[in-house]
Amino acid sequence: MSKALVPGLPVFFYHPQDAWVYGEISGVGAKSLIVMSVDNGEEIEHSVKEGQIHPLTTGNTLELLDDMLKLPELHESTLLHNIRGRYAQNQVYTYVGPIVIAVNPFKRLPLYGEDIIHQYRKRGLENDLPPHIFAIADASYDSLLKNNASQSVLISGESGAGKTETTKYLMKYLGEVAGVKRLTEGNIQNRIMQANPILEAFGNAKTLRNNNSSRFGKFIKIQFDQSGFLTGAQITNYLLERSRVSKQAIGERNYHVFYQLLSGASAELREQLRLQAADSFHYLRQSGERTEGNFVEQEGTYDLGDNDEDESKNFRDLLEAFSIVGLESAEVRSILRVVAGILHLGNVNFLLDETKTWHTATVSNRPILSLAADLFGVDTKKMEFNLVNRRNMIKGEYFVVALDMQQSCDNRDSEEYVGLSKALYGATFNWLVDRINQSLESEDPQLFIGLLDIFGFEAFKFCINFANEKLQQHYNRHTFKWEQEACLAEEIDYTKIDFVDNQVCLDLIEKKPLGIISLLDEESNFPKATNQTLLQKLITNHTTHSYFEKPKLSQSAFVVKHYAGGVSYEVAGFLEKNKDSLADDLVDLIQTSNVPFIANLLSRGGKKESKKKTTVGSEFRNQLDDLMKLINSTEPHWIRCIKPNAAKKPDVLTGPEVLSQLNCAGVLETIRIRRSGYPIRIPVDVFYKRFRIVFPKIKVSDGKSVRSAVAAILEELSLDSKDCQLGLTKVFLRSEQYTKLEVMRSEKLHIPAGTIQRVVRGWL
Ligand code: AOV
Ligand code: MG
Repeated sequence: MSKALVPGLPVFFYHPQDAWVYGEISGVGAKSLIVMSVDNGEEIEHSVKEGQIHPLTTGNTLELLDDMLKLPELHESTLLHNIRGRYAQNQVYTYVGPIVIAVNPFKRLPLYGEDIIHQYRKRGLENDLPPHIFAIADASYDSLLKNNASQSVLISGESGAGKTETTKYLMKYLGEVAGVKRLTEGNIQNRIMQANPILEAFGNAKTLRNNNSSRFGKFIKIQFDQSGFLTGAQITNYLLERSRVSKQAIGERNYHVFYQLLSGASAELREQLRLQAADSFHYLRQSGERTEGNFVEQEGTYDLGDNDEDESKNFRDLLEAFSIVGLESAEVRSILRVVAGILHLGNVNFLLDETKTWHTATVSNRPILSLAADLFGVDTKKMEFNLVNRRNMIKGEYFVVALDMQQSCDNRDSEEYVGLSKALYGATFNWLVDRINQSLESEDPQLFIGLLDIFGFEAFKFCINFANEKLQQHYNRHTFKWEQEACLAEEIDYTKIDFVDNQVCLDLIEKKPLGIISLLDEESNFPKATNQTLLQKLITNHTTHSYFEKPKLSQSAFVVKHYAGGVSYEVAGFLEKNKDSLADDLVDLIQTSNVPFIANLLSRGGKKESKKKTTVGSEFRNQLDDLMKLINSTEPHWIRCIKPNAAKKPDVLTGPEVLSQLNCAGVLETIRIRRSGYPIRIPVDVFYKRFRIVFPKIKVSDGKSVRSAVAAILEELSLDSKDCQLGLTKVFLRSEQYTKLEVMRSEKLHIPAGTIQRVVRGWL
């Protein structure tokens, strides 16, 4: 047992259910310690191993702080204690320096009204107001004006942590404080806000983790002119989860828009689109989740509702949003035709054609097919032909190949391939984003505040984790810079701080020509490749890479050691998911539509023309490159959203889950960076008061400053500068040196180390 662990010492100890909990050592055994904690007024005894104990550092009181960087020692335990204590008092926002940690309250708090917006205006981050996301919005708006520089707010967190709600509150704040220059632009603020119900109707769905889960990532630039007036907005979207259109997990739903349309359509529209009850559509009934209205919008948030009326209201709101954003009624009609057509297409079935000798498929329910074809504005016969046949070009000549059941289903939809319904839905979503962008276009797009609402889900897990790894690098570099600045301000030498960059891990993923994405693309373009040949290639090329591992027990996976921990990727489905192309025949078919909107839907970006088809992986890498260039050109701000419990309940915080999110959010990485330097920073006067007893000869006497007395103490200790440095106002120490000092002090006093500690308070 360490000498410093004595009865009476206040500690945090690791508890499997609650993670770090506060207690006091009450007994010391040979192999473990007895720690007492108090829960609801009741004393509880725990037996704890030494490695699971973290003593409180000098001056670390149990007081809750607005900014955790002010804790003399930043450690998981002190962080969690602070967050937990604040959460219990409905203080859901806490700073770690300039970063905001936002814990989802899962209940309405009176934090977002106009009165609050105005309280935070022009106050920036240096204020006496409670921490708030509005302070970040305000600081970024102020920097935009002061420095004439664009800003970005990077909002991260797992599914259901509150990213999208946070993004909307930031938009509301910026819209409210920025104002517009001319009255004609008066409704730009409203138009920007109204993009949300559209994006959410088409891009959000109920999942097990979040009733209103965004199934795409987005970066919204809110644009301003040089005087700070709001001029427009632009949205970039990433990786919509298209597979949800045809298949959802048990207990989850399809995209909101389908239910909204079925509940809210007028009698006339129902007739035009041949709508029926939701449970008659295959795409809506397989998950077993209720298909009638399930959500009602309250203050811009989807909460559980329980009837059709709610969904009808959401549909009316969607139509209103379309109209405010400026969609023409013909455009709206066309969009709804596609949405309804997709539902009918999902009901099209195939059977084996008995007249053919080969396993050829044919459509088994032509009347349904013809409903879908009519809505898409294409010829029914042609559509049937293209679903069950494929034209192949061999040596410059076309051959028609009849497809089997599986291939025909792939053409309609299937788990791995794009298929017609997913392609049409994805294209409609992209079209909507383009159309919203047109409507919100700014004449003066120079300055912007970009809001990144990054994915909290794992559609193509590999891509999402790649994105997070990339953002983490950006964040680490900044944290390191702050550490350097903190050292500079105290005039201490910062070359002693180690910095591990995750560039090597990123190279493994993205570097050409042998990174994982490049190898994936190579295999995707090679006709005979399989997921197994892909895996072999990855192993051959990277087996010695320090961030790559071949799992011992699996023959079908590889491991990448991400910053948040190793992740095992099963290669099954990799090649299929990477292909982004719909069969050419189906693209051609849709281009024959007599509805101009639909005819143009699949020709975006002239993709069809290019010989080498783009892949999901490399397109995402390019998008991410663009995003990082953009973010790197801005001054960044961070909001880390935390989901306090998996049950989506208010007033419950589960320690281990929160800690693991702090890890993924890179907050623990901040601590690691800090700990790699000098994790403990004690103001010179506190240091002097506490440790002068160890060196009674050193005194603050005539004309001598406390700092020089402290310098003399440090001299006595003859510490290496890697272990300890004296700044202008603080002593910078490594944990081991600090513990040694505490032991020396308690030996001098002949009292347990913790007893006096509790008296030293309130000096922060
Ligand atoms: P997400 O965007 O991070 O998840 P959301 O922003 O959709 O999470 O939040 C999930 C739910 O939590 C919301 O629907 C609200 O009910 C509740 N919530 C979030 N923030 C607040 C808040 N500030 N006040 C009250 N309730 C809140 V995902 O898109 O699934 O990754 O994929
Ligand atoms: Mg979201």
